[in-house]
Amino acid sequence: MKKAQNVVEKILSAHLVEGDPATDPELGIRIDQTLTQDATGTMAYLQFESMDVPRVKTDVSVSYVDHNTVQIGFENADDHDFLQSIAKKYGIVYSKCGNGICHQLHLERFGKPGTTLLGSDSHTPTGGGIGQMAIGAGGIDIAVAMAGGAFHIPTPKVRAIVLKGRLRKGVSAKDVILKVLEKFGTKGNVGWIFEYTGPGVATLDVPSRATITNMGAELGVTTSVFPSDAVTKQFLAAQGRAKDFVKIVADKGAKYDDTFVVDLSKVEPMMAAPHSPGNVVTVKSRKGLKVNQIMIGSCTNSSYRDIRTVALYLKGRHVADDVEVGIACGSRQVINMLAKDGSLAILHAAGCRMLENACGFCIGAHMSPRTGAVSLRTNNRNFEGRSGTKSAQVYLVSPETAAASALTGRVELPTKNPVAAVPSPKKFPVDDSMFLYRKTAGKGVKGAEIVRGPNIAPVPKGAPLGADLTAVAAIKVGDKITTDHIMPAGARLKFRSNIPEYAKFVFEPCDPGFHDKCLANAERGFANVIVAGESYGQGSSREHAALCPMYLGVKAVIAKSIERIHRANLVNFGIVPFIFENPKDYDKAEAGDRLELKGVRAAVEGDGVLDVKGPKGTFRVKAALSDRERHILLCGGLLASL
Ligand code: MIC
Ligand code: SF4
Repeated sequence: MKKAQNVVEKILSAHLVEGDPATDPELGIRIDQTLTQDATGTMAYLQFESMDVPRVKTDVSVSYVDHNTVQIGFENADDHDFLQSIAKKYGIVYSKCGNGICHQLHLERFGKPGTTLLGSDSHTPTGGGIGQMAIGAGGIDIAVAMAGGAFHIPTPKVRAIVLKGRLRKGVSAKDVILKVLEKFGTKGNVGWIFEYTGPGVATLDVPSRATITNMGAELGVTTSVFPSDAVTKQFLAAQGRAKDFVKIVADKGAKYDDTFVVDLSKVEPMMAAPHSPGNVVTVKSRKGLKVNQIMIGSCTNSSYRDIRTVALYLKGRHVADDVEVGIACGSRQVINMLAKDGSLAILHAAGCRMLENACGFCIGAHMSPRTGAVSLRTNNRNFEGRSGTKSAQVYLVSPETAAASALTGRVELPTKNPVAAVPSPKKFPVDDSMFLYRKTAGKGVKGAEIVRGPNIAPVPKGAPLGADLTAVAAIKVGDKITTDHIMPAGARLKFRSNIPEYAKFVFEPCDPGFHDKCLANAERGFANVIVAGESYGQGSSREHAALCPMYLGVKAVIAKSIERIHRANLVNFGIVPFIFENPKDYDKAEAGDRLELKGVRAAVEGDGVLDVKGPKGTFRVKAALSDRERHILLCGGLLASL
C-alpha cells in the first residue's frame, strides 16, 4: 500500500531530483516557477547573464518591480530599464512598476497549487496560501533555477499546525500567525516546514492563508503551506484560472514530525512589540497606548479583503487628528475593486494617505515616522530602524487593529465594534496589461538589446579558498542580527545594482566604520571574519548581505547559529559559515582580534572542523557542509564554481 503523505511530502516527492529524504540531509528539487523583485533581481539577472543560457527554462519566470519605486535620482529607473530589457531577451514576464507587490500579484495571477516557486525574496512563501511549495532564496539561486538547475533545501521536518474552530469577529489571519510566532519565535526553526491542516483551514479564505504563510518567513522556516482545497478552487476560478486548480490535501493517516494545535475561536488580537516579529503580546496588554502613525499594506496584508475591511471600520468616520495613516494596496486589481465598491472614497474621506501599490513604507522607503513615534503597521517586520527612523517603536498588527486604532489615535481592540466579514469575491476584475512579454515567455526575443545605465555594475567573483587564513575579526555582533543590520535598505536601497557603492554601508547600523576597516585589513594582507551570536542573518533574503562582505574580503562567519537563507547566501559567495562548537567560546573572540584559521581549506575539504587560534586561546568551530557546498566554497563561490 502507498504510504500516506502529507502535503509537503506530496509536492516534494513530485519534484525531487537529488537526495533521499529518508537518509540525506539535503535535497535537490526541480523548480517550476521563479519570481524576482527589482531590489534583488538586478543581481540575479546579472548572474543569470553570466551563465550564458539563451532563455529561461522554467514553466514561468516573472520579474516584478515593487521595491525601488521612489525614483529620486536616476538609479531606480536605470534598474527598471535593465530588468525590462533582460525580461524581453530571456523570456521572462515583466511586471511593470505600478502593477503591485510581487507576492500579492504572483498569488493572483501565476501561482499554482502543487508546483514549486523559488523567489529572490524571503516572503515568497506567500504562495503557500494556495498550496504551492514557495521558497525564498538568494538571487543567484534563482538564476540557477532559471537556467534549469535544482534548488537545495535541508531535508525538512514537517510540523502540522492544526487549526480548529473559527475566528471571532475582529480577529484575523495576522493574529493567527502572531500566535504561531509567539509559540515558536524567530529562531531555532531552520529546516522546518509548517503545514496548516485541520478543520479550521476551511474557514480561512486564500488572502488569510497567504498572510499566514507570508509571515511564516519570520519564523525562519523553509516555507509554510496550506492544502489546496475547495476554497483554493473558488479563488482560482474567481481569478479566471480554474484550469490551474489541482486538489492537494494530506492523506488520511499522514505523519508529521510535530503537531501544534491552534483553536481559532480562542485567538485574541495580537501584536508584535518592538523590535522583533517574535516579540508577541496581546493587543489588550497595550490598549490605550498613544499612536502617532498607522501604516496599512505590504505583502502581508494588502489584499482586497484586508483593505476593504479597513474601509468598513472607517466608513463615515475620520482618523484621529494626531495620527497619520498611510495605505498601500497590493495590486492594481485590489485598487480597481476598492474604486468600484466605494472603499477608496471612504478611505480618502477618512483622511488616509493613499500610497503607491508597492513595498514603500515596509522597507523604509516612504513615510518614515517622526522621532520616537509609535507606529502600528500591518507588515511583517519591525526590526529596529527598518522604518527609516531608528528611534521609532513599531508594532505589527492586523488590519482590523490598525483601523480601530486609527479612529482614536490609541491602541484599540478591534473586537469591540467589529465589522462584517468581507465575502470572497465571485469574480476578480482581471487586467494583465502591465505584465509585459507574456507572449514571448519562455522563448525570449532574439536580438533584444540589454539596457545598462551607469548604476548597473558587474558582479564581483570570489577567489578560491586559500590553505590557511590569517584574519582579523572585523566586527563582533550579538544575537538575532538581521540582514537589515548587515546590509541596510531604505535610503541605501538604490545601490543594490552597484556592489562597490553598496558595500560602503555594510553593517552601517552597527559599525559605520566596518567598510574602511575591512579594506584596511585586506590591504595589510589579512582576511576579514565576522563573529556573531545566535540566529545570525535573520529576515530578508538579500544576498547582498553576503556578496558585499565578500567584496570587502570577508572569508568566514563564526556564529552560534545561522539562519537558512543567509547561510546559503554565504556559501554562494565563498564565505565559510562556521558555528562555534561550544557556544561559550563566543567570549574568546573580540572585535579586532587576530585569528589564525590554519588549515581552513583542508577543513572545508574534510569534516568542516577547525581549531581557530586567537589572543584568548584556541577554540573549535565547525561547518556542516554537503559535498555541493564544499565544492562551491573551495572555488570561492557559486559563480566561480560553474
Ligand atoms: C524585505 O522584506 O526585507 C525585502 C526587502 O523584501 C527582502 C528582499 C530585499 O532585501 O530586497 C526580503 O524579504 O527578502
Ligand atoms: Fe516588500 Fe515589505 Fe513584502 Fe519585503 S516584506 S516584499 S519590502 S512589502
